[in-house]
Amino acid sequence: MNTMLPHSTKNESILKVAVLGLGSVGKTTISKSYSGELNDIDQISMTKGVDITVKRLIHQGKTVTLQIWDFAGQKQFRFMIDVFLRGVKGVMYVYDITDIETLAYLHEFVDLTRNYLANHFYPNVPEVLVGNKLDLEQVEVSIEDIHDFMKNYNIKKHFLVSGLLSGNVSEPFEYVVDQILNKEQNLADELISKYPSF
Ligand SMILES: Nc1nc2c(ncn2[C@@H]2O[C@H](COP(=O)(O)OP(=O)(O)O)[C@@H](O)[C@H]2O)c(=O)[nH]1
Ligand SMILES: [Mg+2]
Repeated sequence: MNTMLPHSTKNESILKVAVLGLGSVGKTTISKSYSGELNDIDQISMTKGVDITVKRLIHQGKTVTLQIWDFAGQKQFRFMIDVFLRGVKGVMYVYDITDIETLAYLHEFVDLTRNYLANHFYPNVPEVLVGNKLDLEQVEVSIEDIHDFMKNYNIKKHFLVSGLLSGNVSEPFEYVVDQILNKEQNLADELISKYPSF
């Protein structure tokens, strides 16, 4: 596996975003749908380990190459979490709105991720919560469940999407990119104000 850290230049940002959640919530479908690779849905088999999807976009006038790392939910792959999270700039936690267990279980991924980020000194990595399968009718997750989760984990933003119908899939990714670029700009401004002659 290629574990090289993404590099960015002044005009182009290469941003690694991690997508986490239990198996079958639709992580791969959302990622491929956003990148435009969801041509043949039958081709998506259960992700083994990690799937990497690349999407290029222009955001805030900057060329962004988004590397979307989609982590298999299965327990036997948890040992890969370090490689998976190395160099990550944004995180997306995904659950399935038709299966309350997928939200109930998400805390494990939040804990794993935040432990890694804290232990490796990654400050204020933008996070977003995504409920997938909006096209289905047998919804099990209530607004209260979502609010409770966001409150407990201090997650500020939530989106409902359908990876299968491609409805709204770009919104959570664009939100994360926006947050990352704002954070980088703020850091740059702070440096310039501290070291004006730099
Ligand atoms: N109805 C519906 N099914 C979905 C949606 N997203 C994914 N699926 C289906 O859910 C299953 C698991 O999706 P997948 O992307 O492999 O999940 P992953 O294990 O989280 O990567 C597949 O059969 C998908 O077709 C969605 O938005 N709506
Ligand atoms: Mg997958």
